[in-house]
Amino acid sequence: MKASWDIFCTAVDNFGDVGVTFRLARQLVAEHDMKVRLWVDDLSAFVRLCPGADAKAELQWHDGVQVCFWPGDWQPAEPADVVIEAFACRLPPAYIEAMKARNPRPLWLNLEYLSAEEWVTGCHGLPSLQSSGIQKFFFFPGFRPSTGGLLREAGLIDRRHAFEQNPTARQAFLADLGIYPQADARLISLFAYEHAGLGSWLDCLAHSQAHSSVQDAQPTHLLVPEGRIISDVERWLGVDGLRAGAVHVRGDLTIQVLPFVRQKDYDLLLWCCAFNVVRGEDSFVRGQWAGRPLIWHIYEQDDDAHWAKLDAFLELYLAGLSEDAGQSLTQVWRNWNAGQDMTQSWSALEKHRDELTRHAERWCLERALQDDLTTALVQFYRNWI
Ligand code: TRH
Repeated sequence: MKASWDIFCTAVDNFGDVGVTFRLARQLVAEHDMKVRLWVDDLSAFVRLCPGADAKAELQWHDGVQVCFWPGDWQPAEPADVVIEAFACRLPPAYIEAMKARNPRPLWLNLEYLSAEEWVTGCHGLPSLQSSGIQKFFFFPGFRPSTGGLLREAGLIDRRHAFEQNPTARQAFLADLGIYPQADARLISLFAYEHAGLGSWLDCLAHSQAHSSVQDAQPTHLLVPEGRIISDVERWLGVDGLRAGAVHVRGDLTIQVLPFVRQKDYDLLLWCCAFNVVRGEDSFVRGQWAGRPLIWHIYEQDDDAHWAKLDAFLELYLAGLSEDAGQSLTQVWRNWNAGQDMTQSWSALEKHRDELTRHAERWCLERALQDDLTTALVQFYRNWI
């Protein structure tokens, strides 16, 4: 019989929480033949990721996943074999009572946020006894071998390689979004939070000869999905009301605003680009599977805990890069995340384009050697029963 899974997600803000849980749910169904309910307390973010979804439906099916609205006023539901509370959201007390009463008891997992920090390896998979008398296990995604790994669908990297070798598919995908870049333009995608120093980076791209060697100078076609960074782009362009479809040219830089696309298409967008700016958690991982150099705009935490996460990731990521390239990448990431001027650090980084591109692919292939997060979760469940 198929094991059943309940995944609970509160949509804090942005798209990451629902983005990660929906991706996990789909993969459990498609690759492990599981029966999955995804409980979401606010469907508005979900609708952006999954066009065609209904923001008001109490129950709907997408890609074999039963997507349920998680109401404030909880209605009794029979717990599943495996219960995941994503990112420390709190299960409804009545549901915990039902878990207690269930025979056999469900496996209760807390799926944690992604971090490259070393302490994660010591905490991954640890149980903690709850006041309800049930054990809850902490499951940590991660980059290091003794963590839960990263979400990665089967065959993802092969699909990317096939796409890269198919210029017609690439052109058709771009044309569908109304993107017709100049033949020699470099595509960059920009999915980021607000950034006070963005204008200095756009200046660099608009005046490419001033910031690269003559042979490396190149026009850029910047693709910006609608979202939080748009107001900084508007300020730099000196325009208001930028919407999907808008195209503006300044010097060597063409800026095009894109609609928010479905998750599967976001991958293709990343694969079309030579460089990606990604943010949060899920787009950050997708950017790595794209095998392209990137800037990570990390989600800012009140206590500044994000800097330790950024440094921990860089420590792993820089291994194998020349010192110069590693330093310039670090500087770019630091400046970006501090909202600082990007002029010098970006110019320095431009010198290492080829090396960074080779490195990004190598990093992707190395990470792909580890079991993916969904497989690791299923394995954890099998070992537990
Ligand atoms: O939206 P985010 O900023 O989410 C964040 C992070 O997850 C962070 O860790 C969390 O604490 C905070 O929210 C509350 O960034 P993230 O994680 O990259 O999620 C974006 C999702 O949107 C991801 O699944 C990719 C998807 N996406 C699309 O489907 N289409 C698009 O066009 C774009 C730009 C993104």
